[in-house]
Amino acid sequence: MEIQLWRKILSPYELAVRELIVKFNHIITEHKEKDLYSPMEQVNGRVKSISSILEKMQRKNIPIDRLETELEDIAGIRIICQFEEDIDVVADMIQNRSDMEIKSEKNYLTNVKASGYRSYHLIIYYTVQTIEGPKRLQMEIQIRTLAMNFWATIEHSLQYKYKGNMPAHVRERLSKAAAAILSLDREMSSVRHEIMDAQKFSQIQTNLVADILNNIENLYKFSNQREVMKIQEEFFRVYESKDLQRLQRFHRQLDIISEGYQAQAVTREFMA
Ligand code: 0O2
Repeated sequence: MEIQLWRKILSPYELAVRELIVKFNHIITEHKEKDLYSPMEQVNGRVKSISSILEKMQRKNIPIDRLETELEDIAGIRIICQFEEDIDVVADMIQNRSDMEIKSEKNYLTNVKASGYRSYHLIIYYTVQTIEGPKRLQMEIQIRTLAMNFWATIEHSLQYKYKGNMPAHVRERLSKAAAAILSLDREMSSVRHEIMDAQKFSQIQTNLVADILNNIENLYKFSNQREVMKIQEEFFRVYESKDLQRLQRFHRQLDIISEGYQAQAVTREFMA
């Protein structure tokens, strides 16, 4: 096939990957803005390289005219979670969306691969709009923890290096590492609530500080500058105390002062 035709085939998949990265990242942002824990930690994606497509077509005996129906992972999205429990939450979120339809799932968490690979895969249908009209595509979404991703990334590189002939001692090491990753995920899950509380605390503080500074900046334009300097100094004192409740009180008081000056910062919800 000519290179231009590859571009024509792959272009809608490029668009789909970009769109889904934006959509999933927006979910992360929405959680953060609402001081909520996000079950998604990171999102990335890729369109399979032409050489990798050709290799898979050969290996699976897929003719070019059935490429788009039989190769389900031309476009791939990877969602990385902090904890194993988050994976189901993310899968449910995808299931409940109206812009994605689940075709099938592969659960390598309950059916761990012989290699030690663990991940949860969904094949979805997703429609992009092109100048030739809507195009319904298949895409693969891989959902896994940070630890699972660490293992899979290393193992993938070694698979590439050894091209199907991985020495037994390397395979054994990877198998041991997979067991360690499993135990790491379980350990992290056991302190999940403490970690989530700590992160929530930090997110609330981040949002409060952003709001307070926004308010101070607005006050600076509308009110007496000496007074604003005093407010800023008080803010530094409150911030240094590392007392969240004090910071919340300061935030409320500042809101009242700002309202007085009709200079209250536009709330983050309006800006979103
Ligand atoms: P890439 O480079 O990530 O695109 P298969 O026959 O196993 O190649 P299939 O039947 O399409 O693939 O589905 P499967 O098994 O769910 O694999 C799809 C993708 O999952 C793979 O894509 C990998 O990204 C990942 N994966 C599956 N098994 C393993 C594994 O043992 N180790 C690692 N590191 N990743 C795995 P590609 O096309 O193989 O590669």
